[in-house]
Amino acid sequence: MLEVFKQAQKYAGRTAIRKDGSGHNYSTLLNSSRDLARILLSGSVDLHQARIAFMVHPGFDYVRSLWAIWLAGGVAVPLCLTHPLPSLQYVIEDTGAAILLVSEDLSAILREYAESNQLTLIVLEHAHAVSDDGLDLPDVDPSRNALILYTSGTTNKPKGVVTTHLNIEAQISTLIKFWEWSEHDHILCVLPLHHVHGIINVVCCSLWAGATCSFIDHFSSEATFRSFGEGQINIFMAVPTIYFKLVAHYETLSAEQRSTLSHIMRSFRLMVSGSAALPVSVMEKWGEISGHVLLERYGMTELGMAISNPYHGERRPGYVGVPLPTVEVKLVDENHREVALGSPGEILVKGPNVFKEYWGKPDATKESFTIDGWFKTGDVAVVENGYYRIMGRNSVDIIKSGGYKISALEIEEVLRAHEWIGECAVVGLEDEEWGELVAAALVLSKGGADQFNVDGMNDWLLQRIAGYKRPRKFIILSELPRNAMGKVMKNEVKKCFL
Ligand code: MLC
Ligand code: AMP
Repeated sequence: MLEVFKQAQKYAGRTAIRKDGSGHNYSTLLNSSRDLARILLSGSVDLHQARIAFMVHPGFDYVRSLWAIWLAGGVAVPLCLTHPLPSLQYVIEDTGAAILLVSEDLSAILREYAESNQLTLIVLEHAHAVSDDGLDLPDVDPSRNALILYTSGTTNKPKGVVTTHLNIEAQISTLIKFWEWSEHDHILCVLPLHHVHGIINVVCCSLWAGATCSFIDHFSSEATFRSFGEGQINIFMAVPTIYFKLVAHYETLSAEQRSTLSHIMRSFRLMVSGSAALPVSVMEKWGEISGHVLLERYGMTELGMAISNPYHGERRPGYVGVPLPTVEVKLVDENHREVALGSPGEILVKGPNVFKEYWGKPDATKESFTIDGWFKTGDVAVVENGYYRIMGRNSVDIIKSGGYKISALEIEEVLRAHEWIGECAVVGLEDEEWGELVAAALVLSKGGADQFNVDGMNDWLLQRIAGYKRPRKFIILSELPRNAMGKVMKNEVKKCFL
């Protein structure tokens, strides 16, 4: 039996999941996951690593879908709940998922597509267990693939990051030890569940530890503070943008509300920030209102977490800490030679946490590792007084906004398909709230010059890309700044927005 389920069995009677005032214990969660696994198997003995895409609200249904896929021997492919059809279609087709598992109210977007492509659409609310039909669930070897998460890179289309059960177990167990998770913990999940931060750090870690995971459907400051106010939560993890928004909301509350909330937050055990650089200003303000020194850590879809400030000991503002136990980290120059201590270098990572491959992309997989097996993150860091400080990325074409990784090239390709646009360059502009804001410099086509308008552009884009990828600023130029080789100079493009 996979380790995750052995863990869950240990805590059978404890509350695993809470949402909207009701709870489910581990035993109910496991039984319900087994029932759903049998539905997925529909008579066969093993899904044999078939990819199952699922588009399910955070909470009990999400976890039982994930667990059912694993119990049945499948590979889980979580879909983003807010992606437009073309983005969902890309993931479904790239993974070759033939079964789609969906929450009823999210099914409309996929129904017609599923029907015309002979995909099986299982609506969770209508899926009734073939009550224990005597069939054993398969014995899944932990070296098998478990999860495919899509991440943007320096290519125009997102890549599917494949992790095995062993990878995931390594990612989880390191954090359990380092951050001292226990069954007495209770975390609130406000993050989307198609990325590693929400899936691994929040959901999988809490359920591995026998803790309780509470959910809200979608982040809002009001709902987050309301949940804190109930006095049960003792762990919180979020991206810097969320802490920024919580601070801003806190400042609108009455003195009495602020005092109650601050008092409650002081009794939390742990508050973590990650997925993007935490501005020191946000860390300080959060410290004032919550009494917590946020624990900042560094991770990546391909790795889970790699570097973390200590649970005990100094959490240094502006630094991500030290490599986690079992994770090897080194900083190298462009020839992959280790740099001298105190010099900046690209972060390379090795360890059981590191992903297996990019789905269906052997060349990209090969290129992302050195010949001696270190994963090249593309992030640049320096070690100062024993702690790592992230300095930036190798590529200007990767943007981090609200904790989401966004490929400038992907957005440019979409923009270029619009008849108003001749040429374009997408960049990330520094922003305290969002980390970076997506901005697009446009050279309009002949016809476009008379017709361009931002509302029309936004409406058109939202049918093609996720809302968080949409450029928030546009600038019209007569030509893009290029170097002597004709290459667009992105740093010059950024200056055009100043
Ligand atoms: C939304 N808005 C943006 C925006 N996203 N504006 C600028 N830039 C962006 N990126 C605007 C919307 O247009 C809207 O404006 C308003 O914000 C509210 O929209 P929303 O969709 O409701 O946004 P909100 O829920 O507030 O989103 C903010 C967020 C979300 C921070 C909750 O971005 C989020 O969940 N981020 C987490 C992503 C994540 O999990 N990353 C981890 C990747 S794993 P208006 O004007 O219409 O009101 C990883 C590895 C690791 O990185 O280390 O963890
Ligand atoms: P993703 O591919 O969405 O998993 O994003 C991973 C990227 O997020 C990393 O490669 C870093 O660029 C960035 N990142 C994660 N945590 C931090 C952090 N604490 N500080 C700065 N950047 C971070």
